[in-house]
Amino acid sequence: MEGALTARDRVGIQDFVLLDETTEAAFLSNLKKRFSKDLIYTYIGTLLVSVNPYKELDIYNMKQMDLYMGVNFFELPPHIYALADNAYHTMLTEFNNHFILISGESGAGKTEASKKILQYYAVSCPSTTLLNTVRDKMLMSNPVLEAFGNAKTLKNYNSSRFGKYMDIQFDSQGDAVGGHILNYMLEKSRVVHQNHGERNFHIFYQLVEGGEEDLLHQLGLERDCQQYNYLTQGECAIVSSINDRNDWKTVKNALQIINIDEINTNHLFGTVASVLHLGNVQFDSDSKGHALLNSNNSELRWVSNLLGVDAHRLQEGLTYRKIEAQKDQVLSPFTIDHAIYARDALAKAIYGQTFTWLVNRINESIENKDSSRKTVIGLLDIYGFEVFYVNSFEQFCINYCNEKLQQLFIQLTLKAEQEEYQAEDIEWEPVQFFNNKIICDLVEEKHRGIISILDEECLRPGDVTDLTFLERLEEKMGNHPHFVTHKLADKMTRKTLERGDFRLLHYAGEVTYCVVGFVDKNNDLLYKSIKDLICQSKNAIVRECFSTMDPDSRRRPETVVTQFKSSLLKLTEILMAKEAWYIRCLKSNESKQPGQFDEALIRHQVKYLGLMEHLRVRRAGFAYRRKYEVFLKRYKPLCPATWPHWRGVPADGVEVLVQHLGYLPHEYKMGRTKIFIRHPRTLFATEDAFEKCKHELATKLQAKYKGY
Ligand code: AD9
Ligand code: MG
Repeated sequence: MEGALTARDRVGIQDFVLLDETTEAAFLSNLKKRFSKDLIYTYIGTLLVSVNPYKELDIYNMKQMDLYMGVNFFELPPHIYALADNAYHTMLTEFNNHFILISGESGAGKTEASKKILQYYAVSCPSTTLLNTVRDKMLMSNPVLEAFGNAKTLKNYNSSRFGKYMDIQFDSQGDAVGGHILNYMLEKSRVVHQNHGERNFHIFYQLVEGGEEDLLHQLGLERDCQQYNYLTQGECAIVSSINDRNDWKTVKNALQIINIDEINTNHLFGTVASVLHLGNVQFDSDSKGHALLNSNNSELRWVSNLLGVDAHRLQEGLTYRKIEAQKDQVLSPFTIDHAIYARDALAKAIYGQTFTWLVNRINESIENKDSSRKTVIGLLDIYGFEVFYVNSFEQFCINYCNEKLQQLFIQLTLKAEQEEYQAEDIEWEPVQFFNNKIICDLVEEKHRGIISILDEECLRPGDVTDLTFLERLEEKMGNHPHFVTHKLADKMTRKTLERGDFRLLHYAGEVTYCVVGFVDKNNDLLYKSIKDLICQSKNAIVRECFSTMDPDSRRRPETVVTQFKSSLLKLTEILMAKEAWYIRCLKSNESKQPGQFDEALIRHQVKYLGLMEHLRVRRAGFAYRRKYEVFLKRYKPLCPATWPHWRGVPADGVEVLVQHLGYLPHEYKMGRTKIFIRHPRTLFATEDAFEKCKHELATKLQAKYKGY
């Protein structure tokens, strides 16, 4: 009886706002129906829900881009291009700044979504040859940053291990003319350690697998990932679904396009190779337990060669600590553990600084130097919430970042929306929602939050260990409803905790963190003698990176987590000053299988992302609101009583205008300062009438001035 089925039965509903009932079951059933037809996008008003299909769909091409260009949001089936286009046109008509917040857990499809949006802007906006080169550079920044900043994890074979916020700048004609990238905390620890089943950053494997013979020879590398300690800990250097050789070619080509010249490219791969050699530097211990360089020190020679530093001083820096006693310097030998620590700290520092260098170079190449006023659309693509079997400092930072983004979403949608109705005296039945501010405070509150306690421990003189940090935490947080200690876990007969663990009840679920490494990773110290040495490197990139680190400073640098917290605060400020669009990405299954819809997994995400609450607020609320002045200024040509001038107060003018346009009473509400329109289609009809009227006015004017 296919013929009797309506489109609604066959492909579900395109906008959840139009669902008959707002239950979770109805929501999931609609999502599932659409997913089974490869319809991965659905709206909640102007918010886009996207379910990862884990297969290539033929919906991202020029034809589709053309189709969505300049078309009203709800006229075509939901698509990421529709959201991108709508943000773009709103920016052009209102001449203000926007951002697109892409969120969802690790592997949900955020990075893919952000690439589709960038492609849409790069390809579909008007262009000149000159602009095309800027756009190529913006597009090509992706493979480079992914090579250096993404890696295979158990959750995602191309997992972002850094946060990225990219402003795309447009001139008043709507041309994409430049961009700027801000990067957030790279997971540097991956350089020296990977969990089982995970890899180091892609670039290492790409270089070893794809690098040209000559290049490998110059860098002293063999074409065999198994030779490098930093590449083999996860025991999965080679992955069948990742083509490192092809990716190498893409990255090399991309580096050229973003204007990294041959000399710098050589230095860049020199630093990458130096890290691989460093990982192979081994130590023995002498009879007193002091670290000695292993007899095979060719690896150390390669490091010194590639970094352009003195081999003897490097060896000294890795095995001794210089202590300054009055005017003398005393060399204090390291144990093997210390030497390994110093070696790994150097590898992490070199890689981390090189990554920042790369972002700076990309920014130089996509920067628009013309000073005319521009508007921007910001794209935020950050590492998603993640829970592994063992979770460490990095997961703590990543999950904290996701709490902050959830808080921003709540602030801007659920909370602000309902507060606005109140402020505007619009009748409103409040919708309850879980506010994760309590968890953000638990982590970041001044003097009392986990970050403050960790920093206090890191800065405290004396015998500081990860366990003393945990003790402090338990003392101060013991009773917090979102914090569980191993003692409490036992009492609550929940999953028990090891002695060195604590558990946080995040908005997206429970995560057990193992404190091992928290103090060291937060301090992120590099021994001074090594820092001094590296500052004199003959490798221009390394020298440039480290000389800005101010080696002589006696001031203690900010801890890693405090820097991260400040950068997130700044990011929130940047975003709050812009108009927001949201994409909520859902992971369809844990095993990355095409077409598999794991209902329990999706229900969990729908819950914690607050999608049901968002739907309820949207459904009961108004899709569009504008200040009376703005609304009147734009649409006044549509009514003889308001055109060309309305002499009374703007609110009265708007009332006259909408009466003239035939708005029905349930379609809009007049607030204190704004008009609220319930459904976008009402506005679209007005917008269409406006376009027609503009055209007629222009034709009349042309006729009038013909012959002048
Ligand atoms: V993480 O927080 O960086 O670990 P993301 O960024 O959310 O994560 P990503 O975009 O990298 O996830 O997507 C993971 C994988 O899912 C991709 O490598 C693709 O294989 C797959 N994917 C995601 N979105 C799409 C899509 N729209 N079409 C096809 C997709 N495949
Ligand atoms: Mg990603």
